[in-house]
Amino acid sequence: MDLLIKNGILVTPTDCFKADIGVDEGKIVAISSKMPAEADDVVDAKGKYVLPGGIDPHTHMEMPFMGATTVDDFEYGTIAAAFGGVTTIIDFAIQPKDKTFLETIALWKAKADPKVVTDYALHVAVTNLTEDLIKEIPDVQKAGVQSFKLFMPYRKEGLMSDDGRIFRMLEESRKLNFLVQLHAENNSILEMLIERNVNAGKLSAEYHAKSRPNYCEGEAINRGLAMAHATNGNLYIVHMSTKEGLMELRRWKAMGANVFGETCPHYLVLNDEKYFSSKGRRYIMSPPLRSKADNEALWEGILDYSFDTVGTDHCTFTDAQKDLGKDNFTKVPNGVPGVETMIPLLYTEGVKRKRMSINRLVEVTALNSAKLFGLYPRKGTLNIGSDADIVIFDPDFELQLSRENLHSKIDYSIYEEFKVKGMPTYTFVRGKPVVYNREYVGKKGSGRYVPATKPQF
Ligand code: DUC
Ligand code: ZN
Ligand code: ZN
Repeated sequence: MDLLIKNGILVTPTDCFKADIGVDEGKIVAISSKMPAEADDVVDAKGKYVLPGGIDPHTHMEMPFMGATTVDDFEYGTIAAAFGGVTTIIDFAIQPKDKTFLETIALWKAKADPKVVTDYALHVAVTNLTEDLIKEIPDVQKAGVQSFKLFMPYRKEGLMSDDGRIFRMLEESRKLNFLVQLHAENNSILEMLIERNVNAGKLSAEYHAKSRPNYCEGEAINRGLAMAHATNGNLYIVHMSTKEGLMELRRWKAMGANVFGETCPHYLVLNDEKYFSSKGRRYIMSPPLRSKADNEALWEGILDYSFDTVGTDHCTFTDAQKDLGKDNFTKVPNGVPGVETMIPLLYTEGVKRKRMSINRLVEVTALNSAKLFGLYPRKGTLNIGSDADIVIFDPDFELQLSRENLHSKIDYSIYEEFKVKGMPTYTFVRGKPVVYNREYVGKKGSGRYVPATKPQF
């Protein structure tokens, strides 16, 4: 046997139990309370949790956006992921307007393959939907992509899809059994509010949030979910930030729509007071940070099973890049880091504060993303025959989430005042250590593309 992890507490979505876990040729081959076997490497996990490797269903590595390119490439981004207990990222391959979906996937794989240190899968972010491209979707599914993101906002950035195109993709998702993902904000209203604020000389970071009020998200989420219901389509709302949006998700789920929701750690633990600091630009992402009441509502949405997943929207811009909008919030590249801090923050702020169980943590950070995005049972679970993507999580390890303790290329931390208790200390991808006792031991390019198969809705 290649690897034996002994004496740990295995965590599944339903149980925590003491067991040893054996790995051979990249797969989990044994789970037992009395493991007889020897192994090339034996790691003692006494007093530690053993978690299924996290899946971050929402990252943007090396993405050109708003005049800048995210500073975490696939190497640095996946090193950060591994330190945070994430063994698979699902990145968005953004369609250049003149490219097909298959060409877009090839572009993204060419960037990722030589660099990734964890495994990765892809979504296509659609920027130019045509009937010809819809005909290409079965081939895209064969190439291992089962999810397509459409944007309601970002008209000026060239990403927006109108309601007709969204409706059309939802119709097709039903027929071909793929998942439509939606960035839901009402473009028309937010453009009007941005223009009003800019004309009044209101250009500081707080006006980013004021130009995208809760209503903009709640209305757009409702519209998207209503279209999913009308078409019997499969819809996943990304990065949900408001209690209004969450209410709509609950309502449409109760009506029988095949719809799913994702929230992000920053919407759970940060609030819009951040925009009033001199570093407000660092917190500009879309949708924006909301109120403390929204934070609490979203935690409730994890606890009561309204949300299906947590993803990070990891999208890193340095201070210098953020300074493109030093004098004007509309010019600040939108995005924040998150892939390294997701699991520790959910543990410290969620599990330890009784907002969720550790079982729910592995469900929203591993199992559900694996199922929805067609990676299950290869990924997302500790089971015989699954990839040995395994995290040893030390519940007593304390870490200040300051810049110097994190591994992203970004030159600041948005969580510097947060001290977590509970960190991954070992991360194995297909049985190979990438982080070993908090040391990086991975190899550039050792990660693999994981083609998604049938999603399980
Ligand atoms: N939101 C962000 O903040 N960044 C990237 C894209 C997005 O939708
Ligand atoms: Zn988005
Ligand atoms: Zn995103």
